[in-house]
Amino acid sequence: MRFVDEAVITVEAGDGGNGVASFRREKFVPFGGPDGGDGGRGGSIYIQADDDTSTLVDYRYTRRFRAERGKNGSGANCSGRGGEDIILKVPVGTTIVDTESGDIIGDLVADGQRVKVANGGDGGLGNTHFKSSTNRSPRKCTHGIKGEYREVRLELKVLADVGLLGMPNAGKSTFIRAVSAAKPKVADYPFTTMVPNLGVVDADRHRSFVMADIPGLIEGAAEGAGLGIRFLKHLARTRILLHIVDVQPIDGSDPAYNARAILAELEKFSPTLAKLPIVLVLNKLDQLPEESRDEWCQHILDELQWTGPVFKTSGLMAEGTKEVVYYLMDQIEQQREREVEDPEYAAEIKALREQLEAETREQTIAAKEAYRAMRKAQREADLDDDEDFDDDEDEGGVESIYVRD
Ligand SMILES: Nc1nc2c(ncn2[C@@H]2O[C@H](COP(=O)(O)OP(=O)(O)OP(=O)(O)O)[C@@H](O)[C@H]2O)c(=O)[nH]1
Ligand SMILES: [Mg+2]
Repeated sequence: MRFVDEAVITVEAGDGGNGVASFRREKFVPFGGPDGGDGGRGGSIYIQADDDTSTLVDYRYTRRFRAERGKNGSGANCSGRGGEDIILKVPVGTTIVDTESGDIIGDLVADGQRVKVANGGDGGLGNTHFKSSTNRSPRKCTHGIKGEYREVRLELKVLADVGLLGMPNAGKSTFIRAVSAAKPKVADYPFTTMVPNLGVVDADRHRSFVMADIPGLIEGAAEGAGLGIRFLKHLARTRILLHIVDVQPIDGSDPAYNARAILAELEKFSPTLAKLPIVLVLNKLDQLPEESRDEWCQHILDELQWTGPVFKTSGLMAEGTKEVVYYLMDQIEQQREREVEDPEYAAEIKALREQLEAETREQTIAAKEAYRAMRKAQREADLDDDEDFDDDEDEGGVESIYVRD
């Protein structure tokens, strides 16, 4: 299944059916009076969050949705049937934006939540409505109202409490496999993970949180290196970032240098995102001889001048991972509780989230435009003689294909 986190669609609600002018005709009843029914209402279009949907890929194939028109009214006071509504299912975490105004129409954060994106037109009135003491046989009736039409952008950001951050190959996917039932692919080459994966982490029986594994980040990502920064937006809705650092990278690179590069990319992408609490995880400890572990870890921390929380783990052996899980769970619970008890804090968090949304949206659009410009320049260089080259629909970078197991 392809993972797609953005799509633009048009939604057109059904027009209302027309009202009609009709008169009662019955044997032995002269001047039967008006009996024209109203038109039916046009179908509306709703977008609804659905737990069983995990990608917006369907909206890359079908982009236009038109709801049914209401039927016209008819004689004998019969109203026309209303048009069927359309309900479009999207993953939880989808934001719906009006492309013309840029307004957010809805933000679907829970299964079953829905918003109406195009309102069906009201049916027209039949001539019965126009009967009065001075006009007992009105010929007037009205047309149905046109259904609403809009172009909307669907933007999916996964919903998770904790987001994994780190270089390719640092062991992010291995970590999420160790602490949850999620089974993203693990391999000894960079960019194994091409799409976000979510895992539910159980701290104990009734305490759990969601962790998101996203593709690795490298130096220069903000300028498009590797898979770029387009996946960083998936960290925008998390509470805590878990920065996984390989203590002994296979390419011989320096762990502290790598960690700094990641933090710098994060800051470039969104200063607000970089302000989220970050927990450092020094991973692949099993790669180091036992007697030199502490010293080497301390060296990395000194280099980084790290003063925040830090854990030492081996994701592969599931060593030290439980401690990380408990720590995260406590932090998350404290935040959740404080949000409920302290309105000031809740307001602060809300403002922070809004800022994050705005920054990540802006950045993602900018990154997409830069990517487009780069492709255009490449094409012009390659295809000087082919002016008609079609500027095909761009997906803003990698085309991600994945198979769920
Ligand atoms: N020795 C050791 N190897 C590990 C550990 N964690 C992960 N690995 C190995 O490191 C390689 C990369 O692991 P992944 O979990 O795929 O790394 P990732 O960070 O998800 O990488 P990308 O998806 O490419 O960004 C694999 O060969 C893993 O088996 C660890 O704690 N110890
Ligand atoms: Mg991975």
